[in-house]
Amino acid sequence: MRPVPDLVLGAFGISSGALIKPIGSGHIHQTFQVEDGRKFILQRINKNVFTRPEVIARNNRLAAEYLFKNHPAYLFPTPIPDQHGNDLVYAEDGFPWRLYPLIQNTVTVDFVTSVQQAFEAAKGFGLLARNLEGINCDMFEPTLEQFHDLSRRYEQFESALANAADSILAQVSEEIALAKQFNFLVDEYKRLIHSGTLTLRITHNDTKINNILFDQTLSKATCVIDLDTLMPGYFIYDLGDMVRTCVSPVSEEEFDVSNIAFRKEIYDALLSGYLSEMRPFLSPAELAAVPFAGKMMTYIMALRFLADFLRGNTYYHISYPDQNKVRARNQLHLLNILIGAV
Ligand code: ADP
Ligand code: GN1
Ligand code: MG
Repeated sequence: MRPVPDLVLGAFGISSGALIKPIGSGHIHQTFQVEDGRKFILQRINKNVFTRPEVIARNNRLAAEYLFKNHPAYLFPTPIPDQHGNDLVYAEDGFPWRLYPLIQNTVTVDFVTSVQQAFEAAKGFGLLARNLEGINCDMFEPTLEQFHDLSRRYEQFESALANAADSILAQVSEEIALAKQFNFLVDEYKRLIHSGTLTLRITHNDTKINNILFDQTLSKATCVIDLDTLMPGYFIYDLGDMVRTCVSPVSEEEFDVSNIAFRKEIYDALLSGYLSEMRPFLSPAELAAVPFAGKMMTYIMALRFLADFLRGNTYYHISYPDQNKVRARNQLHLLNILIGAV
């Protein structure tokens, strides 16, 4: 079967003989590289997750206009509209699709292999935040409500626990116990948020390492991608997700937890890279929150993966039944290491 509906190809003016192949390791959308003489990235948006895809399109347009006006040299990927000027094309099954220019001579990685890569990736995400300083956050709507609200994520975990069958609970009893043990981070999160010391900015909110394109030598970050969650947030979300996905030599998919480790030199490089762009904009209280960032985001992902396992794997793409359990165990292990290290 053709992976992309003909209606979608036609609407974007892509020839029917185009070469289409899946690309990337994202957990949410379906992404394809398309070649018909030209090269594109074509994505089916997961509307079960993003129930209001027009909000993504509108937020991205607001950011693109601001960046074009204030930082015209900045590379910010914007969708190619269809023949009628729409960013989104809806297929017969109701799923929206969008098309991007493929940014040539770039690669993504799932784990960082050098200090320079960590520095460059963090600088790349920092530059996006820096260039968006001054934009009016009130114009943006959340594409996903309370996305990185740790207290809400803990409540969702508790409700997944309450609704799971005993047979499922038994499979992850160790992970559940560990997840509960780290609950003090929720109190720390609440204190921080209620202190009012964090500035609400437009943040990327999905700064995992494979959401930045590197040049082919892996020495420079070319541009950030995966802009579905570009919306109001706190800098700890962006810095934290970088820490979560970069400090260990293995990714969140690693099964063997003995391979998970804290690489201090990578952690330091992430902080230097991000702060090389953002330090002038962060208050002393925000700088004091830096060590909390990685712990908070690692905990949130442990809770989300575990809750998804308990609910029967309805959110993240999985390719084997225990994948969310493996991811949760991985993140809990990393969190334990981070708590001792930072
Ligand atoms: P997901 O939300 O599923 O993670 P992404 O937007 O991150 O989807 O895209 C998946 C993958 O497709 C990326 O990791 C990257 O390899 C590739 N990709 C996405 N957009 C582009 C682009 N504009 N140019 C080149 N490659 C891209
Ligand atoms: C999802 O789409 P992708 O794979 O970049 C998720 C992130 C998680 C990440 C964990 C919309 O990101 O929040 O951090 O998986 N995106 C959404 O790998 O839920
Ligand atoms: Mg992605």
